[in-house]
Amino acid sequence: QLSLPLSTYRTLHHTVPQHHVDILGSLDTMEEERKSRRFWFMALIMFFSVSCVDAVWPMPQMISTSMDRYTLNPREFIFQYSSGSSAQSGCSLLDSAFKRYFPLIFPDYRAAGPRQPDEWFRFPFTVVVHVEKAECEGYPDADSSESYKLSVCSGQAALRAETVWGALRGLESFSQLVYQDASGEYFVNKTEIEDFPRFQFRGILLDTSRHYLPLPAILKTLDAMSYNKFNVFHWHIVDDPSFPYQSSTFPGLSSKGAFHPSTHVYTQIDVKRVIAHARLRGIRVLAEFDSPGHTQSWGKGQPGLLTPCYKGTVPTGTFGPVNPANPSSYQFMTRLFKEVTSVFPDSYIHLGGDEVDFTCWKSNPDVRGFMLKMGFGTDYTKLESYYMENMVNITKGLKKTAIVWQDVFDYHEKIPVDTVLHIWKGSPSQIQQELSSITLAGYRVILAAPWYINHIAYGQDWTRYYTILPLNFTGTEQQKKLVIGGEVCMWGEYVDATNLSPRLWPRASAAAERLWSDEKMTSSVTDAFPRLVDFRCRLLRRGIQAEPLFVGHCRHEYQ
Ligand code: CP6
Repeated sequence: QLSLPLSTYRTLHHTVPQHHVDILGSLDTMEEERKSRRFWFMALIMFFSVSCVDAVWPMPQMISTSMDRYTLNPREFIFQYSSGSSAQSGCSLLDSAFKRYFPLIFPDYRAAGPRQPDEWFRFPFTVVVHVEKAECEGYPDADSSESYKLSVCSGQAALRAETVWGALRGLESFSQLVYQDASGEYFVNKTEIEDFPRFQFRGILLDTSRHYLPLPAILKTLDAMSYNKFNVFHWHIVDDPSFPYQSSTFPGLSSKGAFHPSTHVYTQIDVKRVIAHARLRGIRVLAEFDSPGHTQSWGKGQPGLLTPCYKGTVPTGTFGPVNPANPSSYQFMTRLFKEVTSVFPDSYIHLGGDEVDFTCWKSNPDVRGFMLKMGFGTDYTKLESYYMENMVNITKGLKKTAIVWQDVFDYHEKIPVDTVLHIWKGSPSQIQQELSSITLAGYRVILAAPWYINHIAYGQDWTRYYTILPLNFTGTEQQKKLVIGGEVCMWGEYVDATNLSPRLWPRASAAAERLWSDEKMTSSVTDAFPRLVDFRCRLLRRGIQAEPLFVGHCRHEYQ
């Protein structure tokens, strides 16, 4: 029996000369593209020779695949709970996952269709699932284990996980091990996988304020996220341009602040559908209600909330950030966040706190008076800090952990130490510096700045997202543990439902592997390329409009 560990194939890839790797990093001119054509041809050859071996994206922590392969017959294929599993039939989360994964494993199988010639051979196969702690009705949260072990042998795959969330990740990996030959027959190779995420927080931000994203676009993104083992949907739901969240406490916010009061809003039912859809895929929904800046749309439905701007002694009729000098601002925020934290079950809530422009605050006599009274002098960062401190205390009172953008740390270090800082800006060296100083102060941190997926460039820009080294900063082991993960941001100025999917996929998949997989096992873009090409075809096959990485074709293409 021939069992080749992955490392055998790695050495194969390493025969690619190093200078080709450099070309890959800077494919911006046509000239360089021509030079690299020979390399891509080589990469393609290698892809076809080992495609079944490196099949899982993102790369598992440990995978060993044999050349032994088994035929799968969809009519003889079942999922089952092991007798000792604490989750059993009736665990709605896994029962529905089994239903979902069947057509993902057998894409063109139709139960009612004519029998295939291979019917004679039968090939029964069972995926036996064992879960230690059943939490079928719960929600995934920050400390949920996602580890799993998968062992594929003749006639059976054994999937073991601590939690249902780990079982979901294992089902995804199993589904990616199954492939078809040219005649359409299904196969899986003898395989052993032991897997767990490198980072606990692997998010995607969607911005539904710059453009409204219809519910199907959000749900489809959640589907694609689960194929990539992303586990946090950061819903940047409101911002300056529009307020699409339909609040039950303050209905005016969306009736006046949304692009349209009924067609461009997320009702309470819509929000519940998103949360339920995400839960079934092991994805947390992290809601962001960004303030005190980025709140222009809030002002329409909540008069008195924003700061009136002045020119000299006269109000200009325009408004700035939330008025931090007015006690009623905090009363409003308390009521809004009371609602929001009961609607969104996750134990984290995102408070924003980024890009506060002080111009309007400076112009307003009431705010200036408040500054004097509080002894802030002319330091408006103190006022911003005062506001954010109040917001963090409001969320503390609601038993939630706050996440804030890095600005809040930059201006002010007196926030509770369980607050999570979210890095969104800076050059690579500034980001390293920020990581060092935030973790030195003992705060946990999420890295978003290197993965602005809304920024596009000609050529293979996925390699930029792939080659990020999140822990490449000066700090102790303890400091590095405080980097809880990363996030792909899709800021929405130029994105709506028409271009969301191809702009996200498969470029976000590059970040998915960086956040899930072992850094040493996934350090080469030349190794990753053929695997990502393969995975992108799988996404297409599953109905995700993912853009091409380079010249080529998929066996099954959607129009
Ligand atoms: N919207 C909000 C944005 C940005 C931020 N907050 C942003 C601005 C510039 C860049 C990236 C993001 N569009 N509400 C900052 C977190 Cl480069």
